[in-house]
Amino acid sequence: MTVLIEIKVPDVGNVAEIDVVEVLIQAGDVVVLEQTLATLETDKASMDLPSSVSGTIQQVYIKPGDKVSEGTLIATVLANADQAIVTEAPEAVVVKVEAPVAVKLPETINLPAKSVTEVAVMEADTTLRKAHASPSVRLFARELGVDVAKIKAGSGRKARILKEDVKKFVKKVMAEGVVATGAGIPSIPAVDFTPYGETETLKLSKIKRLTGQNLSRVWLNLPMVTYHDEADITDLEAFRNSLNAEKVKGDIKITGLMFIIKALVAAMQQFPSFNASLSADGENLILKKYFNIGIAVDTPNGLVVPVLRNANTKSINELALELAEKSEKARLGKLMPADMQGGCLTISSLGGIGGMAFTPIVNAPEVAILGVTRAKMQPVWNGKEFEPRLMLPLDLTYDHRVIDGAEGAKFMALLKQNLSDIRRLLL
Ligand code: CAO
Repeated sequence: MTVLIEIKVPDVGNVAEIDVVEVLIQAGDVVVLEQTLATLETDKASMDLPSSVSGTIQQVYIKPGDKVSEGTLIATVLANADQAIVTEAPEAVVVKVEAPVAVKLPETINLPAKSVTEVAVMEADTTLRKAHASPSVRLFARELGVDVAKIKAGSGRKARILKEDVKKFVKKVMAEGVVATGAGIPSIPAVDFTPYGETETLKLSKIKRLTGQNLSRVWLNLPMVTYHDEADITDLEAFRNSLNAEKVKGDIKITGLMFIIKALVAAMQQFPSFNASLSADGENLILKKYFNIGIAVDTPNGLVVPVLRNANTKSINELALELAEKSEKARLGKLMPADMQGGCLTISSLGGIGGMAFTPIVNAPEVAILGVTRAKMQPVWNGKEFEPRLMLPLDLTYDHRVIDGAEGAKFMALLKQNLSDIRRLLL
């Protein structure tokens, strides 16, 4: 047998006017025991009104904005008779039940232990207390992992945060997550180092700060792969030494880097996807018909990347002269923005310093970067015997959205061939 149960506002401690903030049910809804039916609020407290029975809502008597007081009828619920306390004649089947309340604030009110809503309230941290939201909304937010304090203003009365606001907040964060990848990653907490010893704080240079921001952005946005290999530059080195031997005082010396630029451009001409950028929406590949090579230059203020424009049209001597001028300007802090714009692919050479291998970060929107470390004499098997050969380590990092592994390996193979036998650059 079913019975009709009246759910009324219970005694909340001598409060004459209680505001109805939110009504979470409508006629026909199936509710379960302790499900929140409405949120009420007094000057001092916010409370959820849970259902005391399971059943179907027959009628709802309140709406948001109403003022209610103890005994006001909230709703009627059709429930199985065994759930209800029958207080009137069996014919009428009207049952009067007062709903228990989960009261939050003031904190002196004792909360019964078993209600889920109440547990959520008891666990609430200080940020939750500051937020203007009912316990049920807070519980809902907690279930979704949302910190209600982060929801700026709710759409309810007096900027109260409603369930809808939590949903909208989640949608917004999800949408932002797709566009700005990496948003919301936990930051590294500040640490007080003073207990461990003396420290000194130095302001980062503007270049370092900007480079840091850019590198972090690239790191978070690009799926990068670094491919390592080495090129035999024994013959190239002999040729370079003979060229330098011809130089007179005041001439710019030729370093291996100039040949690397030339070999790289030749490989880019055969693999156009290395001389490209992804469109911002990730839908198209923009192929470049010019060959501008950026060179990472170490300066006292940080790393800068002057660009050698139209490197395909310039001789080894012209490139050497231009790099000498631009790296000097870079170290004196005199590079103009135009000197650093328009690059197609960057070389980061640590060769003069040392190293065996490293994983340079792509200078996006470029799609690849070539790392170079110190060349070393090594025994190389020529089929009959080990031969001393000068081997140059190369590290190619590429944006895997644009370049796949096989293409990366083929590009490197061609680059190695070009460096091992620079006559190929004439072809
Ligand atoms: N293997 C062995 N020797 C090398 C070499 C290599 N791969 N690369 C350069 N060298 C030698 C040069 O031949 C030169 O030798 P000599 O003095 O006997 O002629 C010496 O090392 C110094 O070369 P260099 O660094 O002055 O000249 P470069 O053309 O090779 O490089 C530049 C120019 C501007 C790239 C370099 O000066 C520079 O700033 N490098 C640092 C780049 C950097 O910090 N990159 C950042 C990495 S993190 O992304």
